[in-house]
Amino acid sequence: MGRPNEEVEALLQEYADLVAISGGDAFKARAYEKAARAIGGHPTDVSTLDAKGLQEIPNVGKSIAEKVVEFLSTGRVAAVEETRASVPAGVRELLAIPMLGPRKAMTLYEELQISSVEQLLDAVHEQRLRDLKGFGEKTEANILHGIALMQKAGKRILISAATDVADQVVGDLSQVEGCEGCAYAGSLRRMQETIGDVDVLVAAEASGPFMEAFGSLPYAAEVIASGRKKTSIRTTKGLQVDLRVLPPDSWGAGLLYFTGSKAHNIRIREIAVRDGLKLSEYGLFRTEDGAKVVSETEEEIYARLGLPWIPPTLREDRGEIAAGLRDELPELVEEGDIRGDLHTHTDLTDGLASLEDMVTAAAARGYAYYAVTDHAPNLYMQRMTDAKILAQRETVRKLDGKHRRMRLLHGTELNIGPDGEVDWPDDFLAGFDLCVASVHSHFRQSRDKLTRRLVRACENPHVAVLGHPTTRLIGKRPGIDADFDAVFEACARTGTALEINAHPERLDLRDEDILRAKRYGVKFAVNTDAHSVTHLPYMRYGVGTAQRGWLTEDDVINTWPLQRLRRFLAGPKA
Ligand code: DGT
Ligand code: CA
Ligand code: CA
Ligand code: ZN
Repeated sequence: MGRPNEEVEALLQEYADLVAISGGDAFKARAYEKAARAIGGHPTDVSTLDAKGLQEIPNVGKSIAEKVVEFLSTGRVAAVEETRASVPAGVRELLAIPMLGPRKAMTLYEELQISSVEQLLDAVHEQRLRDLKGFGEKTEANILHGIALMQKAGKRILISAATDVADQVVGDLSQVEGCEGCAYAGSLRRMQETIGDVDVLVAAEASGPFMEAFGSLPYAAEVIASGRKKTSIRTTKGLQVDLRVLPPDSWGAGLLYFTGSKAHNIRIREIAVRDGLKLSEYGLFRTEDGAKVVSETEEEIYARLGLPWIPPTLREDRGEIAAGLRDELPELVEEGDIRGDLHTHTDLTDGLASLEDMVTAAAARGYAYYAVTDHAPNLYMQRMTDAKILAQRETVRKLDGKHRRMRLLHGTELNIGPDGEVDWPDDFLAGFDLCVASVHSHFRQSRDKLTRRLVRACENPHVAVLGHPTTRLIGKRPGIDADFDAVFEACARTGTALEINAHPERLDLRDEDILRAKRYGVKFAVNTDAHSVTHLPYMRYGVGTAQRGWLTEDDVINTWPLQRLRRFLAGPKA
C-alpha cells in the first residue's frame, strides 16, 4: 500500500522481535524498535530518501539506513530473511498475544517446543507452564486473558488502517471511466472503532470495467469472489474490501442499505412497512404495485419516511430514529469545529518531533490554539525535570502567536499515582496553563481503589482534563476496572473534562462511555495525544467517536473560543 514508512516500520519491528526471540542482543533489538517507531512517525516519505537522508531521522544509524535502502530497492533484506529462517513462524505469532514478550515466547519454544497459540492454550490447561523459570499461576492467568483479548479483537482492524485503504480505493476507482459516484459505506462510514471489512460503492451504468479495475489494483493480493454486482478482494495487508456497483439512480438507496448498521436498517424498514412501502438497496417502493417512490439520495428516502437525514455516525439504533421523528437530532460536532489540540508531546519526552515542528504542523491545520503537554517526572523513563519543563515554557512563550497567530498553551500530562496523587507540588502546577492527568501504571488495582484514585485526580484543582480515562489499547489491553459512573459524576462536579483520545489504538473514552458520561453533564476534550506530526490528523477519528457519542460543539471544550476555554480551565476550581 503506498505507505513506505509504514512498511519499513513493520519490517524493522519484525526484525526487532526476531532479534529478541532468537536471544540476540537486547540493545540491538531496542535500537531497531526505536528506529521503527521513528520511521513510522516521520513526515517525509522514506522512499524518497537515500542512506544519508535516512540517517538524519532520529534513531536511524548507518546500518539501519542501509537495511532500509536494501528493502526499498529490492523489497527484501538479507539479514531479516536469515533471522526469519531461524525462528519458527508460530513463535513469532505468540508475540501477538498481549502481555507476552519475546523472552517468554522464546522460553516457551525452547523448553516446551510451543510454537502456536493452540499449543500454548493446551500447555496452560495442562498446567505445564508453572514449572518454567519466570512463569507462575499469575503468568498463566495473564496469558489466558491476553489470548481472550486477541481472539475477541479477531481479524478486525483499526479505523486508521481501514481509512487509508478506503481512501486509496475510492481515489483509484473514481478515475475509471463511467464513474458517476464512489464512496465507502459500512462500519467505516459509521466510524466504528474497529472495522471488519471495507465496503466501497460505485454508481455506474456498467459494472464490468470497475470489477476489472478493482481486481487488478496493485495492492489487491487476491480476488476472493467476483461477480457482476459484487467483487471482494484481499489487500496485500490482509484487509478485505467489497466493491458493489449500483445503477446511478439507486445510489441513495444503496448507500443507505450498505452503510447500515443492520439494526438501523431494520428500524427504518419497519417504518416503511407501516407506510405501505418496501425499502431495498434499489429504492423505496409501493408494496401494492411495486412502483418506485424514491431512490436517488439518502435525504429523499429519509424524508419520505418522515425523517431528517441521519448522520452515519448515529446509525446504530441507539434512539436516533425516535429523535429524528421528533426532529431532535443533535447538531453533531465536526472536525472543522475543532479549534485546537489539548494533549500533545514533543521530543523533550517521548515524542518524535521538536516543539517547533509540532507547532508549525499544528498551525498548518488552521488551529487557533494548541497545547504542549509533555510527560511529568513520575514517569521515570521520560526523565523530565523542573529545569527542562521551565525552559520549554520559555520557548513556548516565544513561539506563542508566531505561527499564523496560533496561541500556545503550556501544559503537561501528569501521572495519576497509585493513590490519585500527581507529580509536582501545587505552586508548581499553578504555573501551567493546562494539566492533563492520566493513568500510566498500576492498572490492576481493585475497583474501589481505582475509582477513588480517578475521583481524587478529578478533585485536584489543577487537573483540567482526565487523559485517556480507561487506558485501554484496542486489541491489546483492556480498560481499567473502575466505577466510571462515579468518575463521570466527579468530573461534572469538579469541572474536569473527559478526554476522547483520538489515537486509533485508544479511542478512549469510547462511544458508549461518552453517551453515559454526557448524561452527567460532563464536558469533553477531543485530543490526539500526538507523539509526531503525523499523529495530528488522527483528530478525525476522535471527532468520529465524539459523534458516535452524540456530542455537539457545546459539549467539546476545544471547539470553544480561547476566552471561553480559558475560563473553563480556570474553572469553578480556581
Ligand atoms: P464490519 O464490516 O463488520 O465492520 O461491519 P459492517 O457494518 O460494515 O457490516 P458488513 O460489511 O457486513 O455490511 C455492510 C452493511 O451492509 C451493513 O452495515 C448493513 C448492510 N448489510 C449487509 N448485509 C446485510 C443483510 O443481510 N441484511 C441487512 N439488513 N443489511 C445488510
Ligand atoms: Ca464492512
Ligand atoms: Ca462487507
Ligand atoms: Zn498519556
